[in-house]
Amino acid sequence: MLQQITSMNKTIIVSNRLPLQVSINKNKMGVTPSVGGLATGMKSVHAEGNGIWVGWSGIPEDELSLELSKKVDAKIREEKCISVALSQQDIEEYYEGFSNRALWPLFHYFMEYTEFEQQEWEAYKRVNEKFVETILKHLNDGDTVWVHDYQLLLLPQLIKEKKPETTIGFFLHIPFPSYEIFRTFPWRKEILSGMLGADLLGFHTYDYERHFLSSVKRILRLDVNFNTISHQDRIITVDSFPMGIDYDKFHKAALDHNSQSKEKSELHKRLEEHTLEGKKLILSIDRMDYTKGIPNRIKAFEYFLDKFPEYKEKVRLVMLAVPSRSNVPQYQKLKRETDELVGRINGKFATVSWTPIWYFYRSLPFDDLIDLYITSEVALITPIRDGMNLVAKEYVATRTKHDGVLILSEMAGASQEMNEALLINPSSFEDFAHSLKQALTMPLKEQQTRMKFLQKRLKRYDVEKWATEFLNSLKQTKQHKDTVIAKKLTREYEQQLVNDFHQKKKKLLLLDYDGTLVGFKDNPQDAEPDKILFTLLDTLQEKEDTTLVLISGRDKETFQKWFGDKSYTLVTDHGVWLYQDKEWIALERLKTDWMESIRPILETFVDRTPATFIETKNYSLAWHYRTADPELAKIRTIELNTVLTSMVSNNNLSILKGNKVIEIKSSNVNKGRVVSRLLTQKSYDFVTVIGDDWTDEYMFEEAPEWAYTIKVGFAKTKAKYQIKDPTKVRELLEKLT
Ligand code: GDG
Repeated sequence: MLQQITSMNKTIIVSNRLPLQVSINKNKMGVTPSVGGLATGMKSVHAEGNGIWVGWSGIPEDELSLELSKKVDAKIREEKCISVALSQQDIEEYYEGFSNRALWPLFHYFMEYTEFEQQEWEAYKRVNEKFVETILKHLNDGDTVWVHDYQLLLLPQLIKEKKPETTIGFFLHIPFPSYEIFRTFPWRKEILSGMLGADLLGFHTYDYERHFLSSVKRILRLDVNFNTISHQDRIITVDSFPMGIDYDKFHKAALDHNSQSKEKSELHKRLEEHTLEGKKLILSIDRMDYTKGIPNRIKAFEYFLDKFPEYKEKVRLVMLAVPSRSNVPQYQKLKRETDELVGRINGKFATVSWTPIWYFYRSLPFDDLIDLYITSEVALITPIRDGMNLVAKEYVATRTKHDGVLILSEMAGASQEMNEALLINPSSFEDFAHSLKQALTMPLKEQQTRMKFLQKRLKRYDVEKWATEFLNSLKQTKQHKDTVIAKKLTREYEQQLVNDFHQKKKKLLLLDYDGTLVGFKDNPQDAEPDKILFTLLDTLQEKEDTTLVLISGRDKETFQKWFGDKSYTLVTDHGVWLYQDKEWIALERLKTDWMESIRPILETFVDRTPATFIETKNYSLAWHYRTADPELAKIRTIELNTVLTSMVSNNNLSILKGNKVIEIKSSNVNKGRVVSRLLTQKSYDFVTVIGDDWTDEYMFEEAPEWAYTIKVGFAKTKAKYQIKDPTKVRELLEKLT
């Protein structure tokens, strides 16, 4: 039984639907595997070792008695599949609702179709939770989980929270929209955070990847470095993997259908007759979906026949539209519109012996699909938006004589790798008409040259290769992860620190404030200490033989206001002021006349970079860009650095690049100098330094070799160990009290 299998290292595939169809007829139950692209692509991954597939069976749980439901589950398990029980209400709200009325239209740029319903969002969360519950029952240490598509965007994080060591991959099969579209989404933060639970995020194209990264930068304000994201204690990789098809399967089927020995189907004979009459077939196949541009294609075909009337009675558009999501109102509307258009245009052009459009609204068996592919001289695949589009690739794979022309919309992900097709903008009827004419008149030699190129690529990068490449990358991110967080604070080190603290008699705790004891706020003045922090610091301060020092780049006034009535030692302005025994002492005498010449420069940067501002401290000027557009800020920081570099050297100033801030201050002062001063003032047998910023590196450098040094965050550091965030710092300090 699968449940009992505990051996290591299996891959769990997760998608909304399981790759099978369950049919229940009276008392008979049947399970047939599905043949979709995803199912074939993952076949080998699924078959390997103890691999399992988790998803919905297609039957709502309330339609089955408990007994029958158990039987269905058992039957499904024989196929190495585990079903997630979903109710009718779940399907309506999570699948038809949130997935198909909010995410699907928005991600395909159909904003006018997008409905944001709170109740459906709740259902989406609820169902993602149901998935994680089922997965956890089968997940062992060392397993890999590969989550698919837009119905499960929250799942990676849900798994990561419960099982942080699991390696998780996520692949999105539909486009990821540009930031300008995505930002309208009410739950945009939750969606992004959900996805970021994965260690590797895959998209069909670089454009989708780039849009995703842009939203991560702007909405979550995370640091993105090329295609990696630093998030908490993890490095997440984002990459594009254009999905392929099972090339050999389609190619072989076509060879088989073309061979003389095979008996021709009715459909095949009808299509062939047509060709024999010297008419050419133009094929289109899609799910009946508004993203596929079906009405637009019919209208463009009308435009073509009007523009080039010589093609009347010479061509026929064979249009297969497969019923899809017919419970969603927009799909019903689309169906009506398509029916009407086909009727109107056939009525307009038909003659006794010719109807221009053959329209099928149904799904066909695989063999019929192959017949359509091999008998059509032109494939007209013109979606308005499409993540990839596998039909275009399948058409190419079946052209065993290398003839035929593919007309493909630029808006399909597939167009990025199918340059030898005739690429068109589906909104331009002119483009449509001319490309169709070009296709119908293209010399055979040219058809063959183009087709061979297309076939070569599709054969090489087929769906199995796609799945393997994704999983290999996922494996690499895991190895990468292990090296990046090599300095992650270990339990042993922490234990040693705590023990030492309790035993030693002359203890010094040097703690940075922002980013170490409290998280960052958009406005620095909002990062006030909270009650819990005060209690924690007070308790530490009251410990015998302990000197507690808060050491910060903040100005003395702010620290006076926040901590003036406390007896902690304070160091402000990066080390200019020292507060000891309730008295402020100036450690350095610094000039500030340079500010007059530097401030106007910063002001011009503020004017040209919205959402940035200057903070004037006693001895330094800081330009903050935390909430600015990250791309613009990146350009401006480079500019500012160039401008300032020439000015600072003469004034004995230095430029500090902090966390989303550039600070200009005297070179004579830094946190390290204060640390050495404190260490000479008094002797200590226990020193712990904790800080998050670049400026805290000076402290790590000056601390004695035997000191405990801890960096908050996982950027490069001289500290011995690293810790995730202020919450973790507080947990550590709690242990000292
Ligand atoms: C989503 C994304 C992305 C179609 N009619 C019949 C039939 N089909 C098969 C085709 C093809 C598949 O269905 C359709 O795949 P597409 O890729 O074209 O489109 P979506 O269903 O919208 O898929 C899309 C894809 O995910 C993969 O990531 O490419 O962009 O929207 O394989 O052959 N199969 C049979 N009878 C039919 O009547 N047997």
